[in-house]
Amino acid sequence: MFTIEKASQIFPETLTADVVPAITARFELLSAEDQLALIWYAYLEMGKSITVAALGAASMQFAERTLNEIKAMSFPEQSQAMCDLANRADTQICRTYANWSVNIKLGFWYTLGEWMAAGLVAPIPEGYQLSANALSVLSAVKSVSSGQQITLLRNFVVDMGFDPQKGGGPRITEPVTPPTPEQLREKVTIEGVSNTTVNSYIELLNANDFDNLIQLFLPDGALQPPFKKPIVGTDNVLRFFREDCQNLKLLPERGMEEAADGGFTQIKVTGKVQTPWFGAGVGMNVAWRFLLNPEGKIYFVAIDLLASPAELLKFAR
Ligand code: ECH
Ligand code: GLY
Ligand code: GLY
Repeated sequence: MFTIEKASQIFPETLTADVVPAITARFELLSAEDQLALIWYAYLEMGKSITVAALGAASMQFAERTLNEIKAMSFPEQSQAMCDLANRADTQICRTYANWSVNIKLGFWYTLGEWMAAGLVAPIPEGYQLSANALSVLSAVKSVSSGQQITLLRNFVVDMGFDPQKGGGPRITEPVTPPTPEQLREKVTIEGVSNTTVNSYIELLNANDFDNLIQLFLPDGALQPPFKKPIVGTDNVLRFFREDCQNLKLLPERGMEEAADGGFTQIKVTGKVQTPWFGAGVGMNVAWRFLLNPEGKIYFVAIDLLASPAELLKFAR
């Protein structure tokens, strides 16, 4: 029968954006100063498209104490605090940071970026010279698609801070927004796929209706986010939905379904995803690879960031 390992290999011809982990690995080798400056230069070009609405969504109250602590510091102390985060040094701020959800981390840096631009927080030193390696990583970042760029930026931010025992410490997350009222929800249609589980998955996730969404999964089912290991079991998947999946917009376009071993069904859907941070400004090209049991429950779903738009149309066996 299927194991999660085996399930993760369905539709093996799907080409994912391997440039993302490759560039991330090169970024990790840079000095903290280079990392911060590189992000600053990259962000100057892309940050403009961050929608203001997203910041409300990130409820900055959770990072407020730390932000104010940093604002009260001298410029050299502020630069040190930011380098510590990039260096994953063992400081109180780095420990606090590690317990924040992804969106709180992003909102924290978004605020620091605003303050850097306003002269309230130490800027990247004028005329700072990136090392040759950093310049090469920066040009790699600039060369990829916008969906891949924001994925890189998010990776850089998520991996900062100091986590003493990975997964330890109380998680600090935003409150869960109430689901969209029934009458305001949108139905989706997917060319080539008519499967109630898949349609419900998309519609419930778009409606932030995580309690009903999780009912679509088998108790030992799994969800694999882009470039991550599968998250296994409904408790863990539900926690992920509540922490990291609010206000996403899934725009599936087309797909195919076919029989798999043991009466299971495998379904691949491609389309776009928008994050609340960038709204319609950035459409990420993704694939969903579903494996459903004979009763139509989700045993496995992977979300892949695609290598190129051409992948949206690729369903060859
Ligand atoms: C400044 C300089 C100093 C250092 C730093 C700075 C600030 C940087 C800032 C960066 C902000 C970056 C942001 C990035 C946001 C990225 C969001 C992404 C979202 C992707 C979501 C996807 C969802 C897919 C899913 C689907 C499912 O079906 C299931 C769930 C899930 C400049 C100060 C650091 C401010 C805001 C990439 C793909 C479709 C898997 C979630
Ligand atoms: N972590 C989900 C998002 O930012 O869109
Ligand atoms: N904007 C295309 C991508 O997600 O790679």
